[in-house]
Amino acid sequence: KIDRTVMSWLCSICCKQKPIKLAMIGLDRAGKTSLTFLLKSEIPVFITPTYGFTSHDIPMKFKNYQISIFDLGGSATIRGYWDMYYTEVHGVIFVIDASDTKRFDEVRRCFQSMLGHAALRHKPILIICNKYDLEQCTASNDIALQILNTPFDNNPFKIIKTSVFMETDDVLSSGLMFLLNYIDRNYNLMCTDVQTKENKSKSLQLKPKSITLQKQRVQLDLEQIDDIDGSDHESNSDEHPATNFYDRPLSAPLQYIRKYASE
Ligand SMILES: Nc1nc2c(ncn2[C@@H]2O[C@H](COP(=O)(O)OP(=O)(O)OP(=O)(O)O)[C@@H](O)[C@H]2O)c(=O)[nH]1
Ligand SMILES: [Mg+2]
Repeated sequence: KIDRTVMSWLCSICCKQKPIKLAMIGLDRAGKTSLTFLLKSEIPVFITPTYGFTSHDIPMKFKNYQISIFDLGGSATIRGYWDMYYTEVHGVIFVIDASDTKRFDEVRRCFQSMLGHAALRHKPILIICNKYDLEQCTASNDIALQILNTPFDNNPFKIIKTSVFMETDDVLSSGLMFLLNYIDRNYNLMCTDVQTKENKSKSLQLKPKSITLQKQRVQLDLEQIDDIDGSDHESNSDEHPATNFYDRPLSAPLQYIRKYASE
């Protein structure tokens, strides 16, 4: 009987899956949510802009880990909340719309501000140049020169190019494996770091931010009302014929952020 108890105790320790958390970030419309669905082996249909964040479990088997991705909204008002996640994630997936050259300056600013964040030091970054099916896309080595022209001394990184509409699943998987293998090799070191910072941020940083969330929500709603007359964010509604401004779940993701922030 003792043997069985000891065995089940050992099993509960050994079989417990360890979490690997990744943040998916990048400008709005870069394709983050679509790529997250591909990583879940689901076909992205009726994707709507992300207001706040959604958490996705990735059903792949990788050693004894449970992998999840925080898919964060990329619109300007939400970008200020990205750093709330930097402390607890083990790695970042940074998505760039390789066809949208007009926004490369904006991408560069976002990327550099992300790199400068102390909570991301030494964490691996997968850079995805997405929308490779589009004619006007820029080659990934040009993007590396134009956008990512920054010293990466503190972060191991890999750049890949993908398209949600072409066969790039292998490339996407190899990019994900780069992150996972690096995190696995450094897990103990990284987890101590993640947990220490997590506790610190819960007690110090999250409370003041959670107070401003309600204001942000109101601001977002006002913007969306303005958007009815034709915002650029909604201008691709032709691509989502079954969804429109009214049936999108507007408030849910930000409520999740509020809940998350107060935990
Ligand atoms: N042509 C092309 N379109 C894509 C690709 N990936 C995504 N899209 C389209 O780009 C639009 C935005 O995709 P999303 O996945 O919602 O982008 P997002 O980065 O999650 O945007 P936010 O949630 O607003 O931050 C959608 O219309 C997608 O169908 C791609 O590889 N090629
Ligand atoms: Mg999204």
